[in-house]
Amino acid sequence: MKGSLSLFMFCIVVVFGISIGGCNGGELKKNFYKKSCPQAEQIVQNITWKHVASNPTLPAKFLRMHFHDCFVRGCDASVLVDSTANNTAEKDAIPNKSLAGFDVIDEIKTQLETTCPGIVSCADIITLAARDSVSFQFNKSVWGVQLGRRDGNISRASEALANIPSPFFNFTTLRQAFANKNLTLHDLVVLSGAHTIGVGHCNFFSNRLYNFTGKGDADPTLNSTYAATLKTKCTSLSDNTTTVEMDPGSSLSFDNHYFTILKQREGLFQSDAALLTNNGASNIVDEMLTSSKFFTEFGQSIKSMGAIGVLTGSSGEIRKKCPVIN
Ligand code: HEM
Ligand SMILES: *[C@@H]1O[C@H](CO)[C@@H](O)[C@H](O)[C@H]1NC(C)=O
Ligand SMILES: *[C@@H]1O[C@H](CO)[C@@H](O)[C@H](O)[C@H]1NC(C)=O
Ligand SMILES: *[C@@H]1O[C@H](CO)[C@@H](O)[C@H](O)[C@H]1NC(C)=O
Ligand SMILES: *[C@@H]1O[C@H](CO)[C@@H](O)[C@H](O)[C@H]1NC(C)=O
Ligand SMILES: *[C@@H]1O[C@H](CO)[C@@H](O)[C@H](O)[C@H]1NC(C)=O
Ligand SMILES: *[C@@H]1O[C@H](CO)[C@@H](O)[C@H](O)[C@H]1NC(C)=O
Ligand SMILES: *[C@@H]1O[C@H](CO)[C@@H](O)[C@H](O)[C@H]1NC(C)=O
Ligand SMILES: *[C@@H]1O[C@H](CO)[C@@H](O)[C@H](O)[C@H]1NC(C)=O
Ligand SMILES: *[C@@H]1O[C@H](CO)[C@@H](O)[C@H](O)[C@H]1NC(C)=O
Ligand SMILES: CC(=O)N[C@H]1CO[C@H](CO)[C@@H](O)[C@@H]1O
Repeated sequence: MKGSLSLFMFCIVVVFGISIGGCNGGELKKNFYKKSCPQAEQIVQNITWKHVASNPTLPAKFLRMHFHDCFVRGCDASVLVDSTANNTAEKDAIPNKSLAGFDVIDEIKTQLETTCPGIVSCADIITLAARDSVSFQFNKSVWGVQLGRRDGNISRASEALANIPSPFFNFTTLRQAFANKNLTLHDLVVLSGAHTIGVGHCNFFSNRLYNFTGKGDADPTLNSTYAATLKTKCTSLSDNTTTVEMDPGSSLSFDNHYFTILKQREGLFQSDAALLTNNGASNIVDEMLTSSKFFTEFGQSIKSMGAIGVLTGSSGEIRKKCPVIN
């Protein structure tokens, strides 16, 4: 009530003062919870770090969860919603295969609801958990996050299928999928660097090993030495249970090594390899071989990703439980 009133007053001031932009009630900013829940960011970091300490695969889970959330209906925690009798949610769409970390999000939310009920959105929790889990290895935050997202009330499996780029995409379709979210070619290349951590299931790339053009052939753009190694792990086209590291030997370390192996034609998916098929993209890949540049640019691009279609001000809601619409 008090919040809505001050929002209303703010709008009056904006409308009758300098008319800057529309008045849908605010935008993302740093330290958004400084007054309303000063411990919020520390609570998220503590719980996230506690779990990453015993499960080093979690950073990959949260980074991918953030990506999937933001690409479908904006970063609104729609990815966390459980399906119901009359709605198949994003979680149960095929591109969500192997998303994980939901239990940790729930633990964070429970703690935040105890400390400051109804204040911190599930969408901001995902954003922070992605940053904090990746940051654990550095013992400090590796990129800044803006907060103030609110939670959406719709989650549809069909929208995940339509918005999450496929590992079989070529450069044109990848670029389009990012452009649809107002992300640039630069963002596409830089954010693909997230594949420096984590794993992929064989069935997302085994066509490149066994039947690339339907003639029982391999993808000529895949490093043949590496293809031979992959064949020992993914032994058939139908294997959909085995996973392999996307950045072998360095898949728990967030660094720019993805770009090094990409240049050796060891990108795992066609969508990774596609980044070498365009001159502009390929030049950005070369820039990312400089570690400091990668960290700076990744921080910028993930900030843009984290701003896709966000609900702010009085739009949306602060969910009480992340898997359930209020
Ligand atoms: C450019 C388009 C992208 C495509 C086509 C793509 C596709 C995929 C696929 C197919 C997997 C393997 C999932 C599995 O087998 O379980 C994967 C894993 C992953 N993706 Fe992407 N992705 C893209 C961009 C991104 C972005 C922008 C991020 C984050 C900023 C990201 C983060 C991750 C992470 C961290 C994993 C590893 C997950 C794990 O270890 O469980 N991806 N991606
Ligand atoms: C976070 O963890 C640190 C170190 O364990 C502890 O001192 C601090 O009180 C915790 N803060 C919150 C808000 O949980
Ligand atoms: C969906 O089902 C729930 C009960 O599971 C019900 O409360 C809700 O009104 C239904 N929504 C629609 C749009 O049918
Ligand atoms: C992590 O950083 C904190 C403070 O920023 C410091 O007190 C602590 O010793 C560091 N831990 C390690 C293992 O470096
Ligand atoms: C990329 O994929 C789309 C959709 O499958 C296809 O229409 C297009 O021709 C492909 N582009 C190139 C350059 O292969
Ligand atoms: C992209 O930008 C346009 C123009 O500013 C805006 O209308 C649209 O909502 C944005 N799309 C997303 C997904 O943020
Ligand atoms: C390879 O692809 C072709 C064309 O799609 C298909 O006819 C053939 O059965 C495939 N081979 C295997 C081993 O799946
Ligand atoms: C994996 O493949 C088997 C057999 O083709 C199929 O029954 C199963 O549903 C698939 N699992 C996933 C997660 O796609
Ligand atoms: C294939 O990978 C090996 C080592 O992993 C590397 O020495 C070689 O240059 C790569 N080939 C190509 C064409 O990039
Ligand atoms: C979802 O929220 C919008 C406004 O943000 C509201 O108009 C709509 O009724 C809500 N739908 C449900 C099912 O709660
Ligand atoms: C974590 C999660 O909810 N994964 C779901 C993804 O979608 C498949 C169906 O395609 C479900 O079986 C998984 O439970």
